Amino acid sequence: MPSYTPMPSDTFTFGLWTVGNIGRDPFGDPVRKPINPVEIVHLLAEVGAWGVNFHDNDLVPIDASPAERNRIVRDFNAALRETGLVVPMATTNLFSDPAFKDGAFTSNDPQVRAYALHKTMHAIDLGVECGAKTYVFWGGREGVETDAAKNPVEAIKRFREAINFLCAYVKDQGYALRFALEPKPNEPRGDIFLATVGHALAFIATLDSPEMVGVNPEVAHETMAGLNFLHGVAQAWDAGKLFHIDLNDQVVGRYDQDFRFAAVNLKAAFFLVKFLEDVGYAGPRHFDAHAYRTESYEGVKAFARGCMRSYLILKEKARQWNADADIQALLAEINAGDQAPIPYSAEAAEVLKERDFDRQALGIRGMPYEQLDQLTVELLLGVR
Ligand code: GCO
Ligand code: MN
Ligand code: MN
Repeated sequence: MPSYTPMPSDTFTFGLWTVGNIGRDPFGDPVRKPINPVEIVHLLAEVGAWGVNFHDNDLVPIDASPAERNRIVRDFNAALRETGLVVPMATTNLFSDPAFKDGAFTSNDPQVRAYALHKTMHAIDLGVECGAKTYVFWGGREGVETDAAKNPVEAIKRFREAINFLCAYVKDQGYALRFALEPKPNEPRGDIFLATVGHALAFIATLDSPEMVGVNPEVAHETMAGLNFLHGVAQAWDAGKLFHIDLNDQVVGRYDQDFRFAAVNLKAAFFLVKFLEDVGYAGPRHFDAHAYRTESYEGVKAFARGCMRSYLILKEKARQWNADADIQALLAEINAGDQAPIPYSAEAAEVLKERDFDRQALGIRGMPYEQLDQLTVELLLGVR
């Protein structure tokens, strides 16, 4: 029986803001005492994570002096060296400060837009200094409560100008850094621009340096939009744009819950893990999730261990699914026949137009998806 012990090769990461979350919500005050970045690094090392990610201000307070900043970064990097943890991803907090109440890159105030670029360039420098290879853009405040406030075409143009500016900055600095856009449909804004993976992929194609920019899909965000997360991830993968992924869980139709990975939609989590493992996704597996507000730091550790353990269990289940003779026999039956696409030629088109089809026979053929799904459920329930 596998031990389900996380290894560095599993590329499991958490944000400083995830296990460091103190349990504040719109209705309630914090329930856990803050722990500092060095303590968080040690907590993550204890539970077996490979890496830690951060927003600029998770690490360095927004009003820290340059001397304080350097001391904090020195201590943090020392903790990384001591524990062996790495920083694969960094990002900017462009949502907490009141300056960003109407967005950052899409704010109607040009001073705020300029400040957002200034803050992001400093945050990129910080991320690179700590080793980050991917830089995430989650536009939490890039949106509206009323469409009277902003012209959405203008907002997308501003977003594009900002990403183009920052891509050029990264190139100029010679940083080996790629960008990943993280879509979300709403919360904290009434509506957020670039709402889904599909919106983000279409936007990337319009950038000056599209090759530098991919997506960071999050389970909760596509689920909030009522979408099939796996399909968004698959399309990003197909486009060569799956640069990063935020794993957590979410009940459809609720607030942004950020639950422990696989805590809600077990079958969806299974097919997601199976997909990432089958295609050989090599990026970080980042748990952007929070422990329940009811927990002490012992509960936070149980939460973090649970995310990783569930991933590893589902990975083992995926291996079993791929090796299951009954499942494979059904798949062979489903995918029988010549699967090669018909390459276009004028002749091939003529031949196809002339071909006789037995439409009724095509309609009569049953697909054994009920059996296949039931076998999947039984495998997940542990009776196979
Ligand atoms: C959220 C988002 C954030 C981002 C983070 C890093 O809904 O709050 O998922 O947690 O992932 O800001 O980009
Ligand atoms: Mn989220
Ligand atoms: Mn996220």
